[in-house]
Amino acid sequence: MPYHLFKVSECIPEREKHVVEKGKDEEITDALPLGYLNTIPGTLSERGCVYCGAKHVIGTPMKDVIHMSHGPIGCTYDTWQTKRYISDNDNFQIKYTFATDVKESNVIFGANELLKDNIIAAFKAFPEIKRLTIYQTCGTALIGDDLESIAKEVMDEMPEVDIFVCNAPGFAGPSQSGGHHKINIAWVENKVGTHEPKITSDYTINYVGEYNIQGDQEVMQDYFKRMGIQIISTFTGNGSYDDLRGMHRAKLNVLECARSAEYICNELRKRYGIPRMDIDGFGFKPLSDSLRKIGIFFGIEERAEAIVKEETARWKPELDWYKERLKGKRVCLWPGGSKLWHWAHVIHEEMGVEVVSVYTKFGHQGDMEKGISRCDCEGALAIDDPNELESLEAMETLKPDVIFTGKRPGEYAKKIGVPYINAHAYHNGPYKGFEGWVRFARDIYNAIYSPVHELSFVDITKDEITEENSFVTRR
Ligand code: CFM
Repeated sequence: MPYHLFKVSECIPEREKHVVEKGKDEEITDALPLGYLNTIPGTLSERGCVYCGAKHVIGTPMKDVIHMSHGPIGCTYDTWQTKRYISDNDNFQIKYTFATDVKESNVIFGANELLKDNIIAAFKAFPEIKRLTIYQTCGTALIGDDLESIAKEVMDEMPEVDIFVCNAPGFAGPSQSGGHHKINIAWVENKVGTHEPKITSDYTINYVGEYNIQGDQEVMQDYFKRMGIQIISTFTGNGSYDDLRGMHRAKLNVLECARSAEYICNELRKRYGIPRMDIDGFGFKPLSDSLRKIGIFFGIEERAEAIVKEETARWKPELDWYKERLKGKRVCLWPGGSKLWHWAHVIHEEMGVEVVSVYTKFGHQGDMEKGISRCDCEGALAIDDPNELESLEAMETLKPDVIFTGKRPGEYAKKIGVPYINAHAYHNGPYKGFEGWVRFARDIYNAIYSPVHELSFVDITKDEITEENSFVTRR
C-alpha cells in the first residue's frame, strides 16, 4: 500500500509513488513502488550516472588494461585507489587511473588529438600493458569526439595493442544501470569472438556479473576449479581482457548479478547458443543449490555435493554462533541493485535478522518485486531511488539495529547512531562463498555490538549518554 511518511513528498508529491509498505494479502505487483524512472529533479538522488555504471562498475575491474576516461578529470578521479575490486595482477586496475583531463579550450576546439596523445603516452608509460579501454563522458560526447576513429588510428600505428571503446556518457539514461547495458552490448558486439582461448577441460564456463569485490571471484573460482571446471573468462572481476574476447567458447554462462550483466548472457545465448544459468554465491543454501545446478548441467553432481558437504561442515557451526546472537535484529537492506533480492530472504533464514525495509538505488521494477517478495517482514518499507531526507526519516521511524548500504547513506546513519555495513564494497569481505558468508555475519555482529555507536550521536564533550538522548538505549 502507498506509504505517506516522507517530509519530502510534501514538496515533491511524485515521490510518494516511490514508497510502499509491504501489506498483508496484497498482490505484490499491485503494491510496487515506481521504479527505474528518470530521477525527479530536486530530490537529490544517490544514484550513479551511466558512465559510472559502464566504467566504474563493469569496465575497470578488468585487470590487465589501461582504462582511460575521456573527459574532465573529476569523472574518474574519485575512483583512484578507492574501488575494492581487487585483482591478482597486483591491483593494476585500482592502483592507476587515467584521464585525458579535458579543459575548456578542448571543449571549444575538440579533444581528439588530446585523446590520441594520451593513449600513446599511457602505453609508453606502461609498456607491459597492451590493452586499453576508452570511456566517453558527457563533455566529450556533447562536443562529438570520435573515439572509434582515434582507437583505429592508434591500432593501425601500433599493431601490438588492442583498444575497446565504450560510448556511455553520463547523461545517456536514468542511472548506472543504463551504463551496464551499454557496455554489455558494446563488448559482445566488438570484442567477443576476436580471440581464441585455450580449452583445457570438458566443462567450461564464463563467470558473468561477478566483480571480485574484496576477493569474491577468487573464493568462487576455487569451488569451480575443485569441480574440474575451466573458467574461460570472468565478466569482469579479476578478468583478463583477452580471456573476455574468448567468451564465445564457453559451454555455459554462469550469471551472478543479473541486474548488471544479464544483457551479455542473453546476447551470447542468441548469437552463440550458450545457455544462461542464474546462480547465487551469497548464503549457504543458495550457494549449495547453485553448485549443484552447475554440477547437474555437466553431469558432475557428486563433485558439487562433496564441496557442499565439506564446506558446510567446516563453516556452519560458526554461522550458527552468529545467528544465535543476531536473531530478531532489525535490518534496513538498502543496496544498489541485485543484492536486494540476493540477500532479502537468506539473511533472515540463515542469520536470523528481520528485514524491516528494502530499497534500491537503481534496480528495475523486477528487482524490487523480487526483493519485496523475498522479504519476510510484514509492514516492511520498500523505497525506490531514495534521498538523504527520506532515508533519515525512515531510520527514525523504523529504528533499525543496523543498515546495509553504501558509504554516503552509511555515514549519515552513523551520525544518528545506526551502525552500518557496507553492502557494496563490504567491510571485511569477501562475503561470497561459505567462508565469506560467515565473514558477513561476523561484520554484522561487530557492527551491532560495538560500543562505539553509543558515543557517535551525542556531543561527547558536553553530553552524557542517557536514556533520553541515546538512540541505542531508547530501543
Ligand atoms: Fe550488481 Fe554489483 Fe549490485 Fe551493481 Fe553496484 Fe556493486 Fe551494488 Mo555497488 S553490479 S547491481 S551497480 S551486485 S557497485 S558489485 S554493490 S550498487 S547491489
